[in-house]
Amino acid sequence: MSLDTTPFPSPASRFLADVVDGLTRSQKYLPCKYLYDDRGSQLFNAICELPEYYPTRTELALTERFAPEIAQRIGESANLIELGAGSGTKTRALLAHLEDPAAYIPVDISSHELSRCVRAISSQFPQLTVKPVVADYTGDWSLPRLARSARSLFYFPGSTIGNFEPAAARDFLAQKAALAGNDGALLIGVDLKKDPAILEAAYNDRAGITAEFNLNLLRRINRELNADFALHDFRHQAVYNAEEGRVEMHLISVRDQQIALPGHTIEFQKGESIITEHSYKYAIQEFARLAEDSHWRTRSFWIDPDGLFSLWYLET
Ligand code: AVI
Repeated sequence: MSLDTTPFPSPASRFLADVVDGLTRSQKYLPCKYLYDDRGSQLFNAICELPEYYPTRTELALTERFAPEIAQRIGESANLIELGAGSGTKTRALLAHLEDPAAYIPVDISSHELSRCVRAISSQFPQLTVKPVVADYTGDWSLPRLARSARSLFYFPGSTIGNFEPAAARDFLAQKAALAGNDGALLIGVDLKKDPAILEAAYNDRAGITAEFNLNLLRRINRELNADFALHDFRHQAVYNAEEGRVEMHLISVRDQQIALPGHTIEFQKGESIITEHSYKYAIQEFARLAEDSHWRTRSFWIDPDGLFSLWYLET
């Protein structure tokens, strides 16, 4: 089964077509990009603070600890191109150590997120040239004309690469290698394979925020596409599929039911699931292989002492 898991919103007609397509398959699914409406983005930010959700704080600690070494590897005067608008502490920790960065270029489909990001970064680094690009970074876009010609350093934190199917991840990274050119670099955060109990706890938090994040997708479909999902008729489930090496988020129908969408009726049997997200986890050798297959050379990688998360510095 091939799933489109790119993390971006689309116009309403596309949204309806994707929902109908996903919900009429034998294994129902909804692309995870639709999890991120305003409320979904807020819930995701709350997830990042949860005690069970180790990736954010572990990657931040790695970035803070190794930023001087990373900066040394990158060298002088790179353009830092962040895929996704990060106004977060990880980007700032990195920028604080980069030697004379040429420009910071955040790429995001949401102009709202970009303005927030530009404000946050510019207030801490008033001298830095910031050139935001409004674009779906998984699609076709080009780098802005840069005042200073400098090498491209792509930055893709958060293990968002885990939300791509493996073949899509390879194509995406290869496209970035081509865009970065001969002298390019990539700093990327990658979540690691580990005890399934840790993984399942991270996606089934006790406060129920991930469940709310997952169910919010049905609320969004009701609001934007005039559907009639009753949220209490579905429950959140996240399981680690060891064979596929991924956490799967599901919404399980708690009874036999029919859902009305414009022009369609969708039947659910009790216990039937909708897959709403895949989050692939990599072993070190697996990600090294993925990097190589997508025309990147591994220069260095760093892992936290508990072996939870990895940060990779790659060059073309
Ligand atoms: C954005 N992405 C890397 C998160 C993940 O862990 O796959 C999204 C998420 N889904 C549930 N919790 C967090």
